[in-house]
Amino acid sequence: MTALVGIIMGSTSDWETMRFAAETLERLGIPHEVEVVSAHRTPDKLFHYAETAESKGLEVIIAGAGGAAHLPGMTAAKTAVPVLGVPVQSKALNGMDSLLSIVQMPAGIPVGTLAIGKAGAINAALLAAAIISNKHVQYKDALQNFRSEQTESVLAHSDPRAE
Ligand code: RP5
Repeated sequence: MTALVGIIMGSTSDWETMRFAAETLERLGIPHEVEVVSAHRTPDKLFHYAETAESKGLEVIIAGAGGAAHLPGMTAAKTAVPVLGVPVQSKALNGMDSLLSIVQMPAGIPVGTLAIGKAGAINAALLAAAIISNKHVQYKDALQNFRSEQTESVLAHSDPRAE
């Protein structure tokens, strides 16, 4: 099945975080692809990826990077496909560097920036699902089920001492 969502990341070391985006899309049954694309180490690959994203069917790109996190912004600069940025929690600065690098885009080239780390990766996938379900309505049920299961799980574990 053709991937609707592309998950890219600056390094294999980002997979520890970005796998949560992939797992969430998997759970929702949304076809996706995963690839390491570095803005600094493989800039030509980044340009090619962004320039061909739309024609190969991608409708959302989730880009995760840490430190001087230029991947989401540069990807957004080269494609009209919506880009969601996930700041990876860096060792040196705990992801504040990643967050600020991704969120402070100049007017005209937007990147939808999520939270640092795991929460951001999961929410990027959920936001991607919400975006694509405007066109692919079959994914609306999957999103609704995700929320219902989440609510049931919280209600079923309301005593924190029980775990
Ligand atoms: C960024 O540099 C990557 O996104 C990664 O978060 C960070 C460190 O990369 P590695 O040195 O672990 O490959 O480009």
